[in-house]
Amino acid sequence: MEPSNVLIGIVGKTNVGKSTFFSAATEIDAQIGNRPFVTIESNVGIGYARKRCVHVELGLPKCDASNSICIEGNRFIPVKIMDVAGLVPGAHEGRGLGNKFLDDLRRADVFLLIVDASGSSGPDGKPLKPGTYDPVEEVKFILEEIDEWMYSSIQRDWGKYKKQYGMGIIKDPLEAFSQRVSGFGITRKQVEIVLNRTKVSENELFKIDKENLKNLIKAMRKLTKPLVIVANKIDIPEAQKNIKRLRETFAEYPVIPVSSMAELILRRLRKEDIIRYIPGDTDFKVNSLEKLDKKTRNALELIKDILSKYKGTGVINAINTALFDSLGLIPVYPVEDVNKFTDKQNKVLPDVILMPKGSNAKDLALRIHSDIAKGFLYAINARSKQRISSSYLLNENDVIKIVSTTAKR
Ligand SMILES: Nc1nc2c(ncn2[C@@H]2O[C@H](COP(=O)(O)OP(=O)(O)O)[C@@H](O)[C@H]2O)c(=O)[nH]1
Ligand SMILES: [Mg+2]
Repeated sequence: MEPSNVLIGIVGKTNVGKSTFFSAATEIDAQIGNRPFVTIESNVGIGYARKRCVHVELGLPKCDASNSICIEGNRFIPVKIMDVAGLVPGAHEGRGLGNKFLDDLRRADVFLLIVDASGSSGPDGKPLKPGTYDPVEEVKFILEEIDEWMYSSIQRDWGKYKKQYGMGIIKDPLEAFSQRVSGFGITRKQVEIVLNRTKVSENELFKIDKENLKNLIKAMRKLTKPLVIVANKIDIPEAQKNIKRLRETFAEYPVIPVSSMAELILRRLRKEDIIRYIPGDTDFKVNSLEKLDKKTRNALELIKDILSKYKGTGVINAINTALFDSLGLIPVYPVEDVNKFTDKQNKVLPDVILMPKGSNAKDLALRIHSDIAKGFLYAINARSKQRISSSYLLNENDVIKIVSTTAKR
């Protein structure tokens, strides 16, 4: 069972560290169940969020993590992550990318917008002296680019819709518009919310001018494609003052300080057993100092400072923020035996499922299997051993047994 079907899209300018972030986030020296770690597509891999594993809280000596990984009491929950092609100003006008970008844009549920907080590369990605280019400008142009891409896709046949509406062929404008934007993963319900927010009535929808259509699309992007700003390259001193400015300018988005490079180095040294480090930790220990050359020692010293100053490299923090804050997902653990917290194969807390906040026990049953949901009788909260109904609202880290007339497997 997949923990979730969420896809995180990495967007940003060229040379800001998108691929470095992707490599760092997807590098792990463990495997889930017996599936080896493969890149799913050329630019899609598996990254991880990190949560304290429930087995610790329940006082169990260990768990048998199966759809996720448990490292010393930390659950690493896999999530698909996509390294989208780099944007340059004016990219939507067809400089280079083609429709690939639009496809990636459509598929992603949430974005990590990676920016070079150190200002050491220009708008076209050309390397510059740190502090030269302003990351605030960079975020502005990337957001504009994303909006322009959505706009240029939607306005393409806007005239046709306008005409059909004028002629009375379109009877339900809300439905017609919702269908038009469904390719972006946007639902009718979300369109309704956006129309409300932008104060556009259904009947005006196909009459609005270009400016208002742009505003509508921007509001739609904000609602349906949440975004986390990843202020990368914090290991370069010039980055520090820019973190504050980014936070002030883009108050509606979380801004996470990150050093992708530091995380990549730490994960590789961990793999070689040179250091003790758990991805997302705020510190590490060197196992064999003698094995390190001078260059690596110096790098590790710098990284140690970054970790203590920013409470980690920020890679896990960025993914956690996207999943748990922006998308509002919560981890829930389904089990069969509420006393031993095991599944049918006697595995302790094998699976963790990410559910949207506000989901109930029936929704969880549906995620596990449609048959289980069909035969849903009741559920049991394994912590309290109490019976709960289908409408019970799930909490973070709930351990739940679903009782159904239709048995699993
Ligand atoms: N100092 C520093 N350099 C980084 C960091 N992340 C990436 N880089 C460097 O930035 C350059 C561009 O990185 P890359 O991942 O290829 O960027 P992309 O074009 O956005 O995919 C490379 O030279 C990386 O080594 C970081 O966190 N700190
Ligand atoms: Mg790249």
